[in-house]
Amino acid sequence: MSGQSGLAGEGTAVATGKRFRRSALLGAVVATALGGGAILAACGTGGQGGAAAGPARLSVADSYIPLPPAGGMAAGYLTVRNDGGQDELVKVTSPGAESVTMHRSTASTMEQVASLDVPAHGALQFARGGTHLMIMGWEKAPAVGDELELDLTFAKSGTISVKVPVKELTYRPGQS
Ligand SMILES: [Cu+2]
Repeated sequence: MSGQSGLAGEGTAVATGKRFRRSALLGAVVATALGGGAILAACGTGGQGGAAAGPARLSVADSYIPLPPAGGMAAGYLTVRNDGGQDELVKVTSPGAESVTMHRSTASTMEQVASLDVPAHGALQFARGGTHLMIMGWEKAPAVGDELELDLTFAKSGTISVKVPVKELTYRPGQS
């Protein structure tokens, strides 16, 4: 119900804050009535959970694909900003490529991961030498200036589609 609107919804955080304040107040009243410290503790946990469990507010920025060597696999980078509650990137697909996988680089190698955390009021950042997308099986050999659609599926927020530009191999975000 709110999964879609969470992406674009303005004022969601305010609404959540009000709800939290009201429930915290209610919790305090109940705790006083029962004299239970345990309930106070539970209330505190619920408050934090409430903030983290609120709708994520995601946007994608700084996406790019360095031009891969002919026929080779490409890497993809982007930043998922989150002005709301925690979410998780669980799948990436593209209508223009057979396979898109999420990878994490370690000191000497890289490993595929099934999901990536999008922290509440934080960002999931893909960057050279770190977390990246591997894009294989391009329908059409990419050239600088092309755009590839990536469909990012999140556990709670549904799918966000972005058009990611193919850039020179040496491109860094912030350059034009
Ligand atoms: Cu990789």
